[in-house]
Amino acid sequence: MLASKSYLPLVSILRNPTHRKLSKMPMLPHMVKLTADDSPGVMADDQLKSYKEHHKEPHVLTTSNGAPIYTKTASLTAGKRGPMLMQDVVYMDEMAHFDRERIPERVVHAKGGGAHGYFEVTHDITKYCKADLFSEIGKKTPMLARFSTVGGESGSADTARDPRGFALKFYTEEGNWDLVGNNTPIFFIRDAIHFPNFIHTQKRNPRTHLKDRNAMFDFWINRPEAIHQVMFLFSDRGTPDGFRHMNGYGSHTFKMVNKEGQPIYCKFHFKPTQGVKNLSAADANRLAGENPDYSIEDLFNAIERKDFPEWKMFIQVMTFEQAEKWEFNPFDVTKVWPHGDYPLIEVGKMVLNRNPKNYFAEIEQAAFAPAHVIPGIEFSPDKMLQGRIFSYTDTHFHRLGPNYIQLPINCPYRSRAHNTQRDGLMAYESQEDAPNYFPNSYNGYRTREDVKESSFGLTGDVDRYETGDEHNYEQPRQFWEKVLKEEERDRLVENFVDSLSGCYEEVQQGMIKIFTNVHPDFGNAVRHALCQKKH
Ligand code: HDD
Repeated sequence: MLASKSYLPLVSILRNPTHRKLSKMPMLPHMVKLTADDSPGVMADDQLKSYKEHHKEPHVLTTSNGAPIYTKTASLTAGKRGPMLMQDVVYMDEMAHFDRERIPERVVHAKGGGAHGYFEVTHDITKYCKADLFSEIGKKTPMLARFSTVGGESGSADTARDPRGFALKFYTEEGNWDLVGNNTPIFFIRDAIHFPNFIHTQKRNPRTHLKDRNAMFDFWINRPEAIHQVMFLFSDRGTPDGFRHMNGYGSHTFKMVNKEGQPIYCKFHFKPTQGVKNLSAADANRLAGENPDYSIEDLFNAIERKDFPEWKMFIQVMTFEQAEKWEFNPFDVTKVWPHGDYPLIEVGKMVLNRNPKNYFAEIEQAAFAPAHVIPGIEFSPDKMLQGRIFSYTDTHFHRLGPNYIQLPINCPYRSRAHNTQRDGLMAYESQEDAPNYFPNSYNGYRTREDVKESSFGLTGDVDRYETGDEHNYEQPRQFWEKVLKEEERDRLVENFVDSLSGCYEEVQQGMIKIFTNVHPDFGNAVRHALCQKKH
């Protein structure tokens, strides 16, 4: 019987070869479709009414073991005034589950929204990359996107001045590929060992439980490599207008490998067809109070009214020889690759056309990891990327459990996992009785020659290399001089001054020193405006 719409049967249906052969699978949850819902959309505010319209007959209420119940409006008591009875299994069932409804929120990127959609190849890049999803023009791959703010808790305002997470999961026929990026092409630090400390300065002061702007700027004073990203953050781009009007970036340098085994370094870019739009600082602040869920609502409603957001995907490529010669470290995530030297190459488009039916199951439990790569996409030596390869799966084990990847939203349903992993909390995947060890003599598994990772040479002494002082100011200077227009520079200064004016004198001075290193005009403008604010 394949008619169930619950999530649990999904994996077994897809993993059962007989069922996979069935061309018509009306029972599949919407998660695995490429197309939009054909039902008319429902604006967020009308969701309950719409449910009623489409469900003329309510279901009989049951316990979680499926038994119909008499009532859920009165607990079982001895006499009218109580006490309650231990045998009130209706109450127990309800309360015990409720007590466990929350899982740990993400330690960063806790607040976010997302949607399903597809990626379609529009241009051939097979000369660079053999990855399944890029194999032919017109090929569509189902995908999931989650957008987020970084520092705030899951109830915080969507319009905060903060980078936006841009996390993508591509369900390819050769496994799930996660590209876990931001709306900025760069990042604050270039060595992952700083990440927990950097994030602490974005979180609450452990004594006061308040956000601490002195801590935030103090970290940036002590790590001047942050200035490039800090300038992005305090520019107009620091408050995007919802999730639909911002760029996305893989941020790091990755490696692509083609069918011949030739590798090339690359970066990923996404540009919204609906255009880039940012909120003014005043509007962002106002919306934080009036509608803290502004971006989630905007994305949800746009998809429901079939105004599907779309991004074009581009890559930049750099050969190994170019990487050797480039004036900067090409694996430094605080740097961009100039588009003039490394032009954008169009690849395809990503379209988000379906809202999750259950936010918790499909977005909250979505687990993205830079470690989830597929043949044709490999890592560069970027030490930040290397640090992230460990952190994400580690955090998922903590947040969702050792079998997070068996959840329908995370499972590689188009390729199926065949491995020797078994058991652990909430395991239900049987792997069709296959042996739980390898190598074995019983047709358990075979390997594939053509998916061997590319080999590469390494030199260098094992050491702890400080990276605080590597070309911190050249690109920020270009950003100030060439990228920003005059009025954008003014707003950048204003945004810094608003934040810094409440800081200690030494913190203000420390930041002014950094701004001056970027450009004397920048340092002077902030110094002058801070002075004026004081008097
Ligand atoms: Fe991270 C979540 C993006 C540096 C450790 N990160 C997280 C998410 C995004 C990013 C989009 C949310 C994914 C989702 O929607 O579930 N992070 C980035 C980018 C970075 C970056 C673009 C730099 C270029 N992150 C970074 C470093 C580390 C982490 C250096 C640690 C070594 N990030 C995490 C994490 C999170 C995470 C602790 C928290 C929740 C989660 O993973 O699922 O593992």
